[in-house]
Amino acid sequence: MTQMTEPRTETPHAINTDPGEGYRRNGYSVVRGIFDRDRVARLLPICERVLAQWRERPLSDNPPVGPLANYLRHLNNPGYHRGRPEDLAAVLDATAAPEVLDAVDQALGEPSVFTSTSLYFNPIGEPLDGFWHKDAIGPEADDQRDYITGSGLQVQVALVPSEDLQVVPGSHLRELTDAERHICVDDDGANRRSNDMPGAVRIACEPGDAVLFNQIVIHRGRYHREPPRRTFMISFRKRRVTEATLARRGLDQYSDQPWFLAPDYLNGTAPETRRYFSDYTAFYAAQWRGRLAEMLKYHHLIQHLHDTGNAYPFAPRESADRAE
Ligand SMILES: O=C(O)CCC(=O)C(=O)O
Repeated sequence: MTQMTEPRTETPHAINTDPGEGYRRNGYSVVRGIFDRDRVARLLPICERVLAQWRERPLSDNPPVGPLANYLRHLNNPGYHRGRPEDLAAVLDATAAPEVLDAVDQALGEPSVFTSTSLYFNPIGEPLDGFWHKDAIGPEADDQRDYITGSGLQVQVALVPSEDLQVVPGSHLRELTDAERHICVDDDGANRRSNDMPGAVRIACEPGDAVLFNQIVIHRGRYHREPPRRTFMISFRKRRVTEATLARRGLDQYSDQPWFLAPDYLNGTAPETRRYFSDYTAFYAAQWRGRLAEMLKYHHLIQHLHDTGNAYPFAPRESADRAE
């Protein structure tokens, strides 16, 4: 059933523009104009083009492609920018813009690692209000150093005016209240799209404005067909947490970005972007190379089988036959 949001005026609007203390107190913060007009004007058509390609030929079905889809991941996948290296460079420059990295440093208060880029957009199917949640976090987040700032954060930059994100300020600092539990958890999540979340605020952004929010503040998006939503999201995790996650679980859907190994991947980017992503590449290179080495082994075997006309390697071998 379609559930539309409340009239906008009923939800108070949030204005917390302090990515330091304010972020720690509220679990989110707004940085006005983190991207200037030129950057927004450059990114918007790139995002439109990638979205159009993704609708036709997505490079992944995670998140699932379909009428309810409202975001896509890895805008910086070079497969979305074939023949347009300058577009890829623009996406990478925006992702590692000094203004973004400064705000993230202020908010988290310790070194972080880039996690991923995403694009949020309107679904073409049934319009829905999003569900209230805290992001799933692994056992590594059970660390006092993450109780206030979380283990990572999202930076959502509006490319068109947006009021699609809602948060419950301060909800990162405590357990769920009964009312929040009723909405977020109870009845198998049947109430998750409720428009009665106590204390919720809606965040109004003009193009270029950013919202930083941590993954333990209660939040949700809005997935209506109108007004248009085009929000560029960059995710970061604390370096300490990222190291622990990598050691425990290896690569995951966020960190599996082997395209950074391509020698020309950072071509055309600003020197500071190149520096930032060279460090990022060094962080994950061993894991990506390990995976690539495995794939090359099998690739070479397949090539050999093909070249020698022995295309089927599963037939019993003579020696095995004799052993039986
Ligand atoms: O902005 C949205 O639509 C929701 C974002 C969200 O839930 C998240 O990043 O965890």
